[in-house]
Amino acid sequence: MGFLGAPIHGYGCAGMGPVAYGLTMIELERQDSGIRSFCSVQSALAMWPISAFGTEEQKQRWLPRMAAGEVIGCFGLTEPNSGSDPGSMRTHAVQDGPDGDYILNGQKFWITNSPIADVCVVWAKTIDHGSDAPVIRGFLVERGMKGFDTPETKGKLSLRASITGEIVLNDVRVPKANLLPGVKGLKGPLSCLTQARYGIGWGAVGAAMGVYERARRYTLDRVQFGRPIAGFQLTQQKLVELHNEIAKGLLLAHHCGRLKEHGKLTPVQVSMLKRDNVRMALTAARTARSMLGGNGIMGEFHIMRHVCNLETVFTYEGTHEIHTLAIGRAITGLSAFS
Ligand code: TGC
Ligand code: FAD
Repeated sequence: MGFLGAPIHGYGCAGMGPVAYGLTMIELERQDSGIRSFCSVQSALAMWPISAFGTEEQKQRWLPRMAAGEVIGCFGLTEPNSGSDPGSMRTHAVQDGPDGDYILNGQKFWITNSPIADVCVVWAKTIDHGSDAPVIRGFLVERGMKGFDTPETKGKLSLRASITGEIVLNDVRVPKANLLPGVKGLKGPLSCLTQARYGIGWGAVGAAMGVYERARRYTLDRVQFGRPIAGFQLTQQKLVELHNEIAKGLLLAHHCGRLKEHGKLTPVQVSMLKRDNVRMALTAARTARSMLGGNGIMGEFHIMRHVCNLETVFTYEGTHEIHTLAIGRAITGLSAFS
């Protein structure tokens, strides 16, 4: 449908504006956060770094097929011992001579789409020639490279429509041509996250809209004490709260979209968008679940699936707490991270 890599111009991508892109995120996540996740990872975390930091050859090679869905990408930042603090990553790359291949070793964990990915954007520390300080660089690691494996993480009770796995790198030889030359340091992966978090800030509103509409319809149909439960004041209060919170979330997303159109949206504003709209959607889903009584916990009524999904959305792409601290740092000028 043209949703993959939609904000990118050229290379077979739709070249959508930020608000139109946000609206696609709403419609995908209205159904399931895992579907929106697939699209976020492909578009913002795999295609966007290639388009922003890649060579012309890398763009031509990967983007058109990724836009068509023929090639699946993933994004490897998190590690078993490095989640909220990605700067502490251990995955590293050693160059085999000044113009040689890079040898990658390490392990990435909690990676959306890794078991089905053809190409992984892997962030690793390396020491450039002429320097003695390690710096984070991005590498395109391809399926089939020797020493590369992506075991699936099984047993998730959340985001079950989205496949998750590891990236295991044992002496993987990656050609220099697969290095993303356009960025160095933590700002590389963090600027990809800013793109993805923007889409999540919209998508979460879609999840809230989905649960609100289901709760509204259910409470109009369900009769207790001789009347539809939507007729009771306490139920109406819940519906009104959901309705108002959704409207505010949508306005925040729309305002951020207009800022983004003018190149004025800052990463901290994106933290605010992701943090507040996901918190709103999770609260909305729990409230909507309560309005269905016992049926609320059943899969066939769908709201519990959204509740479970949103627990992940609250945690990934920067936890709620990490975004709180990022905003707190911007307000006070003092870092509370460590
Ligand atoms: P800090 O000193 O703040 O920054 C280091 C450099 O990065 C720049 N920067 C950003 N650039 C773009 N966007 C942002 N949001 C940025 N935040 C910071 C910054 O300007 C600086 O640049 P320079 O040139 O001065 O070097 O770094 P810090 O070590 O203090 O860390 C800050 C912190 C904690 C906020 C950051 O580490 C963080 O965001 N941690 C959370 C990690 C995270 O979000 N992981 C997500 C993994 S991917 C994922 O979850 C995908 S789920 C996908 C799905 O299924 O949908
Ligand atoms: P931790 O960092 O260990 O945090 C645990 C708790 O401690 C959290 O509540 C956190 O907020 C809190 N905490 C940590 N530091 C502080 C602090 N300084 N102050 C206050 N509280 C703090 N990663 C990728 O790279 N690519 C992906 O595609 C990807 N997909 C994912 C898919 C799923 C289903 C899930 C669950 C995760 C995915 N992630 C992915 C990883 C995700 O980004 C991390 O789970 C997240 O960043 C948190 O890291 P952690 O799980 O190690 O928790």
